Amino acid sequence: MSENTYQPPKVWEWNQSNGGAFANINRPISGATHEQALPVGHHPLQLYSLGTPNGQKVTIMLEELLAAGVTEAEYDAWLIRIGEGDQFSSGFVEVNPNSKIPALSDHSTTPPTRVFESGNILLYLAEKFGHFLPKDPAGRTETLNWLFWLQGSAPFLGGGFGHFYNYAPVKIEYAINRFTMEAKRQLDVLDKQLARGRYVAGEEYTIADIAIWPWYGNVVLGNVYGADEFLDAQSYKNVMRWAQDIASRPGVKRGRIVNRTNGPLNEQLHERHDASDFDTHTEDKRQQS
Ligand SMILES: N[C@@H](CCC(=O)N[C@@H](CS)C(=O)NCC(=O)O)C(=O)O
Repeated sequence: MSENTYQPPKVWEWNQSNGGAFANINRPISGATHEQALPVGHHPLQLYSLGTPNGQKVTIMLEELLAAGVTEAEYDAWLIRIGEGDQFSSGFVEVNPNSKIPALSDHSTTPPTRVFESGNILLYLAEKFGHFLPKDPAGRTETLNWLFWLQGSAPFLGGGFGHFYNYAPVKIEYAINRFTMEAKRQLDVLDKQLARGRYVAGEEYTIADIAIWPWYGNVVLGNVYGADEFLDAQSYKNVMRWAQDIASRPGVKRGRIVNRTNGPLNEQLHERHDASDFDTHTEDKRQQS
């Protein structure tokens, strides 16, 4: 292990030039940095997001609801470029005081209902439209067990493992070992659970799958961090089977490209205001016209 000479001072001070990824947007204080209202489109549901795993949870949910015939789930998805600080506009902070995507505003109520925290947005939409959350108490509880598991676990995978393996400006063996251990333990938990049924909470596709796939599904499929080989993803056979199964769903194929700003241009739909946008407004088409 490499030698470390850093000694924490008595009182921590904010050093804006620590140089790491996200250093330009991370601050030790909350609240708005500038006055800017959010745009509002024609549909009752207004989503302010970015196509990261947390953002994908909600766009997949909305596309799955639409695929299930819930026409009231039509939505406008606006792009929040977190690298440029859009999450610190006064309008965004009103919808989510925590300044993190995704954030939803439901204009079918007066006043509009704000919904933040991706897990809560999934629960809100599942209850509002009566889909992807079992009605029987046992099935509902098992689904929420895994939804809350994801919300508690993903920060170790993303903010811990993903950050130190992929983004940190220095490769710190201690940090990579610590978070790889935890990421692999979580994959093993999921693998054992998925040995018991087709989906995470049993034989029914639920918001637990919709929450977990963008993180653990994307990781084992090599879609994020390029860490599938490092984590020996193939050894989690049930997770792999489930990840491929979910990836083939039409709602997932659509939802995962909404608000996405990386990857192939035909898999980036920066804003979504109508179902036809998938045919006409992906970045490959927009840049041609
Ligand atoms: N617990 C939150 C986490 C959301 C989150 O971490 N969002 C990230 C992008 S994936 C973000 O907005 N980061 C911007 C920032 O930290 O300023 C949720 O599940 O909604």
